[in-house]
Amino acid sequence: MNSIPFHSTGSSEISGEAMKSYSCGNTCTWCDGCGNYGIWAAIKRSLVELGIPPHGVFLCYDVGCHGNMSDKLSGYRFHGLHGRVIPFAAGAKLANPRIPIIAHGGDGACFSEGVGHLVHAIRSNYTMVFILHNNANYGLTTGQASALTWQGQPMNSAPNGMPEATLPSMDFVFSLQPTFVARGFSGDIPQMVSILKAAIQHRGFAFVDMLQACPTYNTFATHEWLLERVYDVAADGHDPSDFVRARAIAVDTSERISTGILYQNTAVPGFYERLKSREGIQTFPVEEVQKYDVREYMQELV
Ligand SMILES: Cc1ncc(C[n+]2csc(CCOP(=O)(O)OP(=O)(O)O)c2C)c(N)n1
Repeated sequence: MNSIPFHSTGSSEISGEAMKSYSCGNTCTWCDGCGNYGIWAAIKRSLVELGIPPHGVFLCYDVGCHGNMSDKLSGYRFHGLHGRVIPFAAGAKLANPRIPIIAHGGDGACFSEGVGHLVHAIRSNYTMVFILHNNANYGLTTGQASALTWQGQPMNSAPNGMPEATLPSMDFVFSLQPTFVARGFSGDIPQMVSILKAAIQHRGFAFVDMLQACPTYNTFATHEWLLERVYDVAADGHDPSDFVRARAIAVDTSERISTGILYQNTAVPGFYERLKSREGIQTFPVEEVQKYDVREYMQELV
């Protein structure tokens, strides 16, 4: 039995015990000043504020510095490889649609090997939160240029400057008709909490671009650089149902960088809800699979 006080609360009265239940006790190995610390705190807090205990969430991670969160945050967890976190998380959600799923990926793996998975997750509208840990480089491989590194920027893997064009990630995401797009900043925990709570409650694929400081390898979009440019779209009176405006403010980062919930469409059902074969069925695949005795099949493997 879980005796920890888990219930939906206002942000001012969350239980310290509930927060602690998400801690694993493992030492953090991220660099000092890494944006992952703030994102880690915001995820814990958003889950606690929604009244979700560690046994009520599935956390999926990709390869990368952010992926090391898999042994620092309690919950059901999976640590995957090289941009493949989205299909794994989508499969888990289809098997058990009751449990919220938060999948994490870096800009390196997500916008290279994993980019095809991102495309199909958006068009399928799989219900899950996808947090893009966007530090504009491959942190784990010590400053390798990613598709989101600024063109011309000298990096450890491209000392003369990255020759390729930077992938216009937000324009790309909006071109796929997403149902939820938000942008957070690792230096603003309260805003990340409000974004994540809305993303967890969204029915469909919630793409959350977290601009993340990487003080060791990203010397261009630093914490201070971001801090000077970010603004909250809610305070600016932005209407998140306005697709055209949302796309415009997401893409134009020339002077200011919009953060908050940029776009949300609640009218499109998630993938599972559109499956004719599941209509009227009260059970979920995970329960149906439990009814099969697989011992006979296992004999073939021994
Ligand atoms: C071109 C390329 N493909 C695959 C890899 C394998 N690989 C090692 S670490 C990593 C991901 C790390 O970068 P990112 O996804 O941005 O996460 P971060 O470490 O910054 O959190 C990948 C894909 C690689 N280093 N380079």
